[in-house]
Amino acid sequence: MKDQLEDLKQRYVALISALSDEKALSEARTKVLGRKGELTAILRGLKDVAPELRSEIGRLANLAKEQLEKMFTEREAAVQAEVEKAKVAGESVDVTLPGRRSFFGRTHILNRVTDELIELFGGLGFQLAEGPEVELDYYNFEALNIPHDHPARDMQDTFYFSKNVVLRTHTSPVQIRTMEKQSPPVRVICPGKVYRRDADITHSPMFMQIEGLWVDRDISLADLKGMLTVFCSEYFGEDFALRFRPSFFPFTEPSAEVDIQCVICGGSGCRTCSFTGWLEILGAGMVDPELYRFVHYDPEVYTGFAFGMGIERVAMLKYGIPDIRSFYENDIRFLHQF
Ligand code: FA5
Repeated sequence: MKDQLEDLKQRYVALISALSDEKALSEARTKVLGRKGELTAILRGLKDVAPELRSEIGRLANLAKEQLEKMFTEREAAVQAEVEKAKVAGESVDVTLPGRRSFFGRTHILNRVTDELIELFGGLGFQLAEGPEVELDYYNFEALNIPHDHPARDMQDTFYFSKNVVLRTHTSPVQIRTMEKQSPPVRVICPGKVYRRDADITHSPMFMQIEGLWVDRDISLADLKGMLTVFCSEYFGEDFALRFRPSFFPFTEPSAEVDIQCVICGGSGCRTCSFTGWLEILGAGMVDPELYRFVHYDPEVYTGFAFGMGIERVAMLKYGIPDIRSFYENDIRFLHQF
C-alpha cells in the first residue's frame, strides 16, 4: 500500500510539472483528488487495511493529498500568470505607429472677423442689436424710405417668401427695429447674414453685413467720417487709404460709399478690385429725417449717421483673400489657415 501511494505521488508530481494548460490540470486534479479519484479511492479503502498499518497509511495518504493539492494550486496559478503575460504581450503598443490625430474645429474666419468688429465698435461705445433674417417688407424697404414700386428697390434684388415677407437684403432694417424700441441716444451695431440675387468674385448671394447707427443731438457728417477713419486705422493699420465717394441711399442724406485701398495689389489694380485699386467696404450717410417719421423721433432735435459694412470684404482686405467664394466652399484647407 505504501509503494502504491509512493508510486501515485511520483506519477502526479511529474505530471503536474509537465502540464501547462489550465484544462489539463483541472482534469488531472479530478482524476486523482476528485470524488472518484485515485487517491480518494485509497483513502476510502483505509477501512480494509490491517489495523496496525491503518494509521501509518492514513497519515501518508493525507500527506500525499495535501502535497498534491498544494502543487496543483501553485501550478494552476503559474499557468494562469503565463497566459495573462502572453495576452498582454500580444496587445502591446507598437510605438512606431503614427498617433491618431484629434480633430479640432475652429471658429469660421467670418465669425472671427465679426467678433473682432463687435469688440472694436464696442470699444467706441456701440452696443449690440440683432434682427431677423426673414424680414417684413415694411422694415427692409418701406420704413427705410423705399416705397412699393419705387425704382430704388431694384438696387437690391431679393428673394421673396410672399408679397410682404423677404429674406433681408441688408442689415438696415435693424435700424428701424432698434429706433422703434428705444428713444435717443441710440448707438448700436447689428451684424448678421443678408441675401441678394448677386454672384461674382466680390459678390455672394448670401453674405454678412454689420450695420452701425448713432442717433443723438448734434451728430454730424464729421462724426461719421471720424468714426470710420478710426475704425479703419485700428483694424487695418495706418497704411491703408480710405476713400469717401458721394452716393445715394434712400434712407441717408447725404450718402457715401467708402472704399479701402486694395491689399491684394497694393492699389495698382487687379481682378479683385476690378482694376480700380480700391475695394468698396461700406455704404453710409446721415440718417434721412424722413425715417424719423416712422419711429416717432423729432427730426428738429435729433440727427444721426448710419453705415452698413460688408464683412466678407473686410476679411478679404485684412487677409488678402482674392475671391469671396472661398469663404463658403467649406474647404478645410482654406479655413484652417486662419
Ligand atoms: C447697403 O446694403 C446699405 N444698407 C448700406 C448702408 C447702411 C448705407 C446704412 C447707408 C446707411 P450696399 O448695397 O452698398 O449698401 O452694401 C453695403 C456693403 O455690403 C458693400 O459696400 C459691400 O461691402 C457689401 N456687399 C454688397 N453686396 C454684396 C454681395 N453680394 N456680396 C458681398 N458683399 C456685398
